[in-house]
Amino acid sequence: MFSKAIVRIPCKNMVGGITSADLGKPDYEKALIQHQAYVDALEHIGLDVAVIDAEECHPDSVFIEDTALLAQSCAIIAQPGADSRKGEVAGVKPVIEQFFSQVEQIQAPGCVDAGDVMMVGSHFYIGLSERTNQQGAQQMIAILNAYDMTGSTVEMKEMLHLKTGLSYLENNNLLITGEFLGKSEFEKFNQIIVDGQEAYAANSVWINGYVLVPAGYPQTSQKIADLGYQIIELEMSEFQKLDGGLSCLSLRF
Ligand code: CIR
Repeated sequence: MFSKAIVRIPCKNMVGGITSADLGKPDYEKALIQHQAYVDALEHIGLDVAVIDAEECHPDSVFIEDTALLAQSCAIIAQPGADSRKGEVAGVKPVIEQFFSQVEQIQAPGCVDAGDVMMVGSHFYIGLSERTNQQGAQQMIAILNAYDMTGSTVEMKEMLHLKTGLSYLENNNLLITGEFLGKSEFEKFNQIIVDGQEAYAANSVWINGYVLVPAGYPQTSQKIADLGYQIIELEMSEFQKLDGGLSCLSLRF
């Protein structure tokens, strides 16, 4: 169960964020409204939400999930793989230190975007994406081991981050799509397969029995609801334009 979250307000310069999507530039005012609705949803679920100010020098800084992994016994500050994002951790670390006494850090040339890390109990799957390298992943596994947790790497070739195509919904339920289908390491899960045309909804977020699902993906939303979860649908259009999904907008702990 989670009791807290940290989010970061979108900055005006988000219009210059990294993207591979062909969906146009984000509308900043609309992004602010969508972001506030996201915060409202977290608070509705009962989380205390710490809000960090916008940071104009980092266009992608709203995607705070990539900057750290928050486990029960420690926080691990990431080492973002994209040059324009490396400086984001400096503004996030002091806030994390207010909540965690044990704060570790991935060191360069190791790289980890924490969007590549999926928690399943005390085990963490780490995607080897274009943002996360073997050295960063091995550093993270060593830190996890030191705190009685485990980690393993997942080869990937297509998606931006591991959690672009996978979301663990607890109770052995795993949303899965695209290149992760058929991978042996995920065979043991009850797989909820997300069809290709709804692939964006494979990044949904379990929080204390609720699941945040992006609005506009009715098949996936229904499949999740059928498992007994309470669904909260959220408009994400402006973040989708920057390849960002629901999980990227918060750190939950
Ligand atoms: C980026 O390319 O880094 C941002 N435009 C999107 C980051 C999305 N984060 C995530 O999937 N965890």
